[in-house]
Amino acid sequence: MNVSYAPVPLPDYRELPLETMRANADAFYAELRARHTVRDFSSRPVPRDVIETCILAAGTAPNGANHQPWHFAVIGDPTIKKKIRDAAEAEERAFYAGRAGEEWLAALAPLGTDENKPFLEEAPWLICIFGERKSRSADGVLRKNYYVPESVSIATGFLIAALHRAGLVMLTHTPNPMSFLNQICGRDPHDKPYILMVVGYPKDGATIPAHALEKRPLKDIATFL
Ligand code: IYR
Repeated sequence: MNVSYAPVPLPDYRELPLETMRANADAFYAELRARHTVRDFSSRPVPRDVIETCILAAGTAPNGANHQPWHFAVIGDPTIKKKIRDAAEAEERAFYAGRAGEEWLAALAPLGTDENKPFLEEAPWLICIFGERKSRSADGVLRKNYYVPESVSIATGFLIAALHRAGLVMLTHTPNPMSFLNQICGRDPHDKPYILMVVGYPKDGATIPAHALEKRPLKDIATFL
């Protein structure tokens, strides 16, 4: 069935006085600046409902044709986490033993990463984010999706901001090639796993690489024409 254009008045928008606009922009920047990617996770549990709400926030992201071409497979089961860790570490061993190449390994040196991924078992939740090349409309018709990588990336950004706002920490992990995740998560082979997100509380004494605190200044990341 074809759906035709049905305009509704813009809901929810409220214009802010300029002062409030500046204050809110400043506050949001300060909040995002205080997010740090973590690799040392506590095993303390995080309630499932918080994860559900953060995924709902991710699902509001702008995307191709509003097909919402994403799927979040959320893993809390220790047996499945172990399977994922074993498969991920097998890929990472190959990566660090040479597949990466010298230039890539040199770029990673300041991050201190290696093939050991204990956080895949220690963190309370893993969220595997899939892009769906095809998916069904509300009335069950299988359709091609558009701008899948862009849509999934934007939704992932929303998810990261939501988790941070909720007081959780995360890691965007990419143990490529990741097709083992289709099998473990029971997803269609055509779906593409983009990110394996690790979510929880930081371990006591967690550290981050000093390198991660270096952010490029505005003049380097933006031009105004
Ligand atoms: N996936 C590997 C390697 C890795 C690659 C990049 I680019 C990073 O920013 C961090 C790690 C790993 O997780 O160790």
